[in-house]
Amino acid sequence: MISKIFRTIIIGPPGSGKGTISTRIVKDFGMKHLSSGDILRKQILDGTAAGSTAKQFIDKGQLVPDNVMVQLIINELKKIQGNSWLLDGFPRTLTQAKSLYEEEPVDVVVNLNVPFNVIIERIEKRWTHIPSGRIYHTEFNPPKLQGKDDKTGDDLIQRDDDKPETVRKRLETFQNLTQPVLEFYRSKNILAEFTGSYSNEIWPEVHKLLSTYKSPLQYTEYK
Ligand code: G5P
Ligand code: MG
Repeated sequence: MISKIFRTIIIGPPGSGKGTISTRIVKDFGMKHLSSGDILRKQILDGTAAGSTAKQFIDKGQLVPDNVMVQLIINELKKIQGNSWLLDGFPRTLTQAKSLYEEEPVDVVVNLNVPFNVIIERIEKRWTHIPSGRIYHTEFNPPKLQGKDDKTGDDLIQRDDDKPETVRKRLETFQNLTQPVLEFYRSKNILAEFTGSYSNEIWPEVHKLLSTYKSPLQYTEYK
């Protein structure tokens, strides 16, 4: 059957610009954006049971257990069935990647390869609007009004897991657990790699790649 749905994944270490590049992809190519971190933070904000379990792991820079994560994301994907999607921050382990592959085909995986030293500096200056997932940076992408979300005027916050020692732990976790995910997609020939220190340099390359797919963006044949 011909599916008019395009399924994209964006992978990269913490602070590599997944959220930043995702916002631009959504704007230009119109897919549904699902960020695993945003979904978890929303659960925490809403005080759900899943949120309180997740918080214990997130605050330590550890991954939330695979079974919790897979269930959460598969449920979210069901809600947007029939739409093209962009998954940001999931999968992060080989188990998650294999579970997703059993449920849904994937068209392309965008890997952001950004040096770790650049990342530490970026995260220190990040401010977030948790309910929407909108992200700012005091220099790279400042809000119109200092400390306030552009759309709602709500206060921006610094994420609890953005403390330097937690960021280092998150980078280590990425190195150990997410590298095999890249290997998995490389072996399927759907991994596209982008190396650089600046999102403004990486973005045109990502745009070029996604533009090579026939318009409308979605066009995968699968059984
Ligand atoms: P998250 O929320 O997925 P991470 O750690 O993967 O968190 P993060 O921190 O959200 O990734 P990002 O989205 O890759 O980073 O980066 P970003 O927010 O766009 O950019 C970072 C900052 O740099 C921003 O302020 C941005 O404005 C700025 N910036 C961007 N580009 C540039 C540039 O070129 N120059 C400059 N100067 N600045 C720039 O996951 C959080 C936690 O949730 C759990 C885990 O515990 C995880 O640690 N979790 C999962 N657990 C298990 N399985 C999963 N699948 C999970 N997903 C999440
Ligand atoms: Mg993010």
